[in-house]
Amino acid sequence: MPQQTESYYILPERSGMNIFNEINNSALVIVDVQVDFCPGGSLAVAEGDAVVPVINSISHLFPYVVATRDWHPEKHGSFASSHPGKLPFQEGDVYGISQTLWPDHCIQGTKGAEFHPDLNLKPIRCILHKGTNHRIDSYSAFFENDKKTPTGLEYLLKGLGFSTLFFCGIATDVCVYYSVLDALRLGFKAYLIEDACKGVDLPQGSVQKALKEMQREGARLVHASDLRS
Ligand code: VGL
Ligand code: ZN
Repeated sequence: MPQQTESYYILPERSGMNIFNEINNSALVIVDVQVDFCPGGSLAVAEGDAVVPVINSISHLFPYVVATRDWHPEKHGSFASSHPGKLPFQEGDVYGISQTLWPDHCIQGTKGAEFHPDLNLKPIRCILHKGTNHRIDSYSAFFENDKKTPTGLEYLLKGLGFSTLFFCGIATDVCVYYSVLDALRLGFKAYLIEDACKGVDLPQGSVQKALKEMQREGARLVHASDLRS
């Protein structure tokens, strides 16, 4: 065997081909692309609906697609309206966990909880509902906000043999952020499709902060155009 010099080796992630190989063995996780998180919705994220055509342009490329929906019962503990004297976007205490309190949103079975009407549902194999327990919120697609009650998504994706995940959806700095961090913590390789996400950005700058933090923890940022050959 002739000895190979270092330059013969190209790190997979530095080779242009690799991302396409990655997709073939990866699952796409679409986070909370729902009416209430889009303009006109009760917890509207600026340009939230802009993620829809971007996601539609890539979702069919993946062998497996799971979409989450925030799916709260009425009077959910995360709603400011459940806390007398509190206003939306103030900090509050949800049965012992402090978090932002939100306007009522994504109530099970309502129009606002539906997927954005233009989201292509055909490639979606599994829909995961989260935030269904009145007493605890669930930002991450993997765990409720106690950081230990699983949603089952880890077992689904690992059980199917996926070790690499791509993330997109709403909100970059809330549910996408916590999902990506948990994915990394669970040992998945995680890509964030930056232009297929939109954030709440409250306080201002939190989207940039979240992007930095996800990268610092090992997430790789890509754009949808990187995935289309
Ligand atoms: C979300 C706030 C409250 C999200 C869900 O999907 O990012 N944000 N509930
Ligand atoms: Zn919610």
